[in-house]
Amino acid sequence: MKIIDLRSDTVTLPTPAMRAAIYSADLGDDVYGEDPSTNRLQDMAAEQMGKEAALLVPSGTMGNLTCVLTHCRRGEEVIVGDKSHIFLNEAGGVSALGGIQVHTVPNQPDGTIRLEDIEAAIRGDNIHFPRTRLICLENTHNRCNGAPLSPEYLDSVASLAKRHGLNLHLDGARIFNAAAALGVDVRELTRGVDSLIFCFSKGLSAPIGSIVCGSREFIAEALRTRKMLGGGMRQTGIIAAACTVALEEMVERLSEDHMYARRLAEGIAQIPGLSIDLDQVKTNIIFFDLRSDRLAADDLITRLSKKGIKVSRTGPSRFRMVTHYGIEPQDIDAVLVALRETMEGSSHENRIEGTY
Ligand code: TLP
Repeated sequence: MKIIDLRSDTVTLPTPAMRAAIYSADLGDDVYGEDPSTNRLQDMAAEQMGKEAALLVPSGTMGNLTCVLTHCRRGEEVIVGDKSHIFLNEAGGVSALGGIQVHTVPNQPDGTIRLEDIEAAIRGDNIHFPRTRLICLENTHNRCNGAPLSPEYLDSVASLAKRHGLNLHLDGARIFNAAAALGVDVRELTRGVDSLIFCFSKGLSAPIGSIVCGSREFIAEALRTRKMLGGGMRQTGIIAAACTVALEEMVERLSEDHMYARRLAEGIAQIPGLSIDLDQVKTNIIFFDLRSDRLAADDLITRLSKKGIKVSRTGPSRFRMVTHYGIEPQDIDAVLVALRETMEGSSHENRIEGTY
């Protein structure tokens, strides 16, 4: 039985070209700045993002942490969305390790934060208050239906930040998905930010690796923060080699994942007992809800997994599916058949039970 794993795009395995590149990578000690494969990747990534410099990190979480700790001192404040990955899914690292206070403001369903909400969260000059130092945005926005944030919106937050003397960080774990969905060059999404991260180990299918991009000065500081966090690694060329293939060969195909996510969502919309907002489906992440009192959320997961299908549960009756490299059209069809059988089976069982 083929396992169809839609829990995340992080489950993607390296391509044959990545495995070959890892095997033959030129290596050196990256803490001395002497790993040629890593240096090449960092230059490529900085160039693609329109920034002066870049720094390889093991994970998106360490990338965000490195950036926030580089921008802020202890006791300062960072404004983040209440559905952001930094707030929800990074183990409170910026507070626990950086002593930085997180000021949450509501994320809208499209992943944006209203400008007036950001503005209202910025602290005035008062000895009682922490100093606001940084604003963070996320693109695509994972929890907000994988929504892509537009260049116009990003620019408006960048000018707000500038007006208040604040820095702007972008968690661009899936920045290339945003660019593909919007049909824009990725630099249109990065031009106003002071720092950003993106991940190689999600839709781009590399086994490990994320990267921080920013000004030369910022990256020089971030290098020290990364070392402090234990992220100074040695022969990182084995990681960078696969990431380079990801950047060169895996970006173009992301819109396929978006197409399959849409096909999946449209199928789910036809299944009684499941509900999905098709207007929100824009990239490779979809959320749907179970609206049936005949089947428990846990049972849906169990029954699907017996059919070889893995999905994530993100709320009492909410589920997430993420399409990615390795998911083919026939897998989408198989998932839809399995979902329909599961939902129909549950109503049938209940009808029978109800007659006794
Ligand atoms: N997201 C993972 C889980 O942690 C939820 C996933 O399966 O989607 N920023 C964003 C927007 C992310 O979605 C993630 C990972 C990260 C940062 C962290 O990346 P890693 O897992 O490399 O630390």
